[in-house]
Amino acid sequence: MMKKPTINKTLTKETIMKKVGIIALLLLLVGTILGPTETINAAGNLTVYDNPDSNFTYVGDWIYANTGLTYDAFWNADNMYAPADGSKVQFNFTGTTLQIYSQPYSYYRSERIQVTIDGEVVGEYHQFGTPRQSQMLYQIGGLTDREHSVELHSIDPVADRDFVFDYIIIDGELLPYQPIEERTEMINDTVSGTGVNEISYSNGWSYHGAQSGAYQSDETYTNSPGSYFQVKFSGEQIKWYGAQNNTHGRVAIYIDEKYVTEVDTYQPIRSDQVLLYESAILAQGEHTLTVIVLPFKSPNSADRYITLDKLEVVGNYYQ
Ligand SMILES: [Ca+2]
Ligand SMILES: [Ca+2]
Repeated sequence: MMKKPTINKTLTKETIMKKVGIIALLLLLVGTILGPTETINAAGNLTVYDNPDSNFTYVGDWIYANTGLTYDAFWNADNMYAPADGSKVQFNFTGTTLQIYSQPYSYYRSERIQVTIDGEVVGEYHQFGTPRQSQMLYQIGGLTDREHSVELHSIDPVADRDFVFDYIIIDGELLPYQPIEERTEMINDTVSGTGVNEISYSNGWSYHGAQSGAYQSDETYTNSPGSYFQVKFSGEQIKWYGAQNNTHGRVAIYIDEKYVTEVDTYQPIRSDQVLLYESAILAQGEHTLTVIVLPFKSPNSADRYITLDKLEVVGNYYQ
């Protein structure tokens, strides 16, 4: 147990930290008597979801334990546990941040739990340690603000170890598990048309079918200011690849017919398959990219050439 601070002590950094510690402990105790889903910060955007929530899918031989003991310091005094070898917890959530809380211990705990988000292994955590109180064992932030699918997979093969799951904190909503995967579609410059993931060229473009270094050894190019290409795409992000060279010019970029930025494709030495522009992460769905050749160019450039080698459309889909 934590000692009471003495009354006459001056407020040193140490005593302030002790007070903070006591407040944190009180909050933890309050937490054990709150409901399973509680908003926990003043901004109202971090929420606890506790182990009994029906949106958690438990794969393996899981057992529900209600200790009833504050000593164990699980959120709501309960947890789920299963053999460490192969057991999984699965769920979806919306938002950008995920924190995983459970009780570490000096033995009997899985030392390898893999975290997969949207079909990609993003990290691993263990449950070995002290004190014997639920604490944050893993966190990831900065995710795209949309729905994600999560799988926590214990891969510790040692017998008598458990995967113990208490609660998560997220900045969005917990949802039923449905695997999401990110897919990238390549669109070569030859895929022309006005349909989804097809390229619509204005007048002024020419095809060059023997460009070494280019994707599929070809590219489509122009040096006419005002020429443009437009692509209607379905996904959440688009990337434009082409060449840079000492004769290359500038473009204006529009997403959904709104101006975004200019890109200068001049470089003293030629390079192919250069990522010339990538959009921000957009809402998953249909969008348009428009690239218009500008009359203005770098003073170092000998001309206004612009090339389209390929586009990549990144999207997220239920499997
Ligand atoms: Ca709990
Ligand atoms: Ca190409």
